[in-house]
Amino acid sequence: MTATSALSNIASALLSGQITVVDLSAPLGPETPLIYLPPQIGKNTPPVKVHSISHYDQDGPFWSWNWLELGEHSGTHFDAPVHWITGKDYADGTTDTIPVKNFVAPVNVIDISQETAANHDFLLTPDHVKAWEARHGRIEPGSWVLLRSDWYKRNGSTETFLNADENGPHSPGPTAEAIEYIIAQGAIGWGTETVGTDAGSAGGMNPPFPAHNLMHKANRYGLASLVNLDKLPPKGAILIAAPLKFVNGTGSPVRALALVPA
Ligand code: 23J
Ligand code: MN
Repeated sequence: MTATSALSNIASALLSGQITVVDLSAPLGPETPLIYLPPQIGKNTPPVKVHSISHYDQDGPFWSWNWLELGEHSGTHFDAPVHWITGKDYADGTTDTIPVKNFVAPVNVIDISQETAANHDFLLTPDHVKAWEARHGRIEPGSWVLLRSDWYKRNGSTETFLNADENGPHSPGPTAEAIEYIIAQGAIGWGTETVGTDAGSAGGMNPPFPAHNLMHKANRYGLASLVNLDKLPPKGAILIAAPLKFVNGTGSPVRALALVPA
């Protein structure tokens, strides 16, 4: 197939509905759940605020527009390599310098929804990833790995989403070894339905926050607070997720989309 016919096949399939577009982003607004870091660990990102400039009124009679007060790591968002100290020196590691081809790539979706329902602290291991590959095919270099947990169904409130008690937050995520394995396979990114790309218990792991520490050390990316991963096949969808081109940005809210065979 020529490159032109490959793209025109996609165009026809989009127009005919053979390929559908699935929204992987949660609503972004003042109610959006945000990560909470205990004060001894660091400062927190402020709530999203929407300020009106005008609303068809004396401040702008025919138009409505707003300005935003918005942390880079709010809601469904992209983590750039420079977000973590281990990735701080990559010249192509900020939101404005990442090669754009990485924003459109095949996805592998690993389903841990059953395990998560039984154990909110469930951790993905390399053996689980290898068993997934034996069934669905290998994680190909240049692709994304997304962790389906169905945790997005708790994204309506901060309380259920963070799921914290006196011992801290309880939410699923990867072991350091699982992240090492997907990096070795050549995955360019790791995405989850939880507030961040790491498990709730990740602050106590070695290294702390391994998805952040190891992915960004390897100049790879993260996606957090994704939704609708249960609408994706294990393999065969294409992810489109581009951060805003913030100069020197460490991350950005994204409208993440998937192209999925109908
Ligand atoms: C800062 C510190 C720890 C974490 C995070 C941010 C995130 O999850 C994030 O949004 O990147 S775990
Ligand atoms: Mn982030």
